[in-house]
Amino acid sequence: MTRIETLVIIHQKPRVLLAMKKQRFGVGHYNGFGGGLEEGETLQECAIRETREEAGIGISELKYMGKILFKFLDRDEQDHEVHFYKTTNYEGEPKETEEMAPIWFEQDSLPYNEMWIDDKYWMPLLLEDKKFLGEFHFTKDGIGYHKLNEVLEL
Ligand code: 6OG
Repeated sequence: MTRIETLVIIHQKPRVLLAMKKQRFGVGHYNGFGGGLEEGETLQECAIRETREEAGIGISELKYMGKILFKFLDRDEQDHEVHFYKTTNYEGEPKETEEMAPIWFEQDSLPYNEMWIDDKYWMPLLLEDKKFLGEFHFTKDGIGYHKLNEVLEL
């Protein structure tokens, strides 16, 4: 079984809004907003709903930036197919919720050592408006295999 998820990065050059994940999958990592696709909703609707739930802000004009399949070879964790979006537009003030604590970072000093180890591969592409497709295999020692290609169309 594959879990379909969204991930939204709010990018207002030169700053990037990330948030510390306080519970569930990815706890202790800074990440964008997002989560699992629910029945009957589109990927964009999921991205918008999750961002409202996690940061209390409304987003619009999302750009679809990429798709990555994550496999966890040494863990009892289903595959995650993550769909990446970015936007510059949001309404309201990002606020801390039960799930996440948002914070702005300069794009040249992102806290990569407190983020998922795959982020340093795809984040630079996303910040440069480049679209991507990829696959990462995690083992207990880190990333065992990865491919990541820039693409013109998704
Ligand atoms: P919930 O399952 O808590 O949402 N996600 C990942 N994000 C990064 N940066 N790297 C990964 O590599 C990820 N795998 C999943 C998708 C989980 C959130 O975490 C993202 C979702 O936004 C393994 O609802």
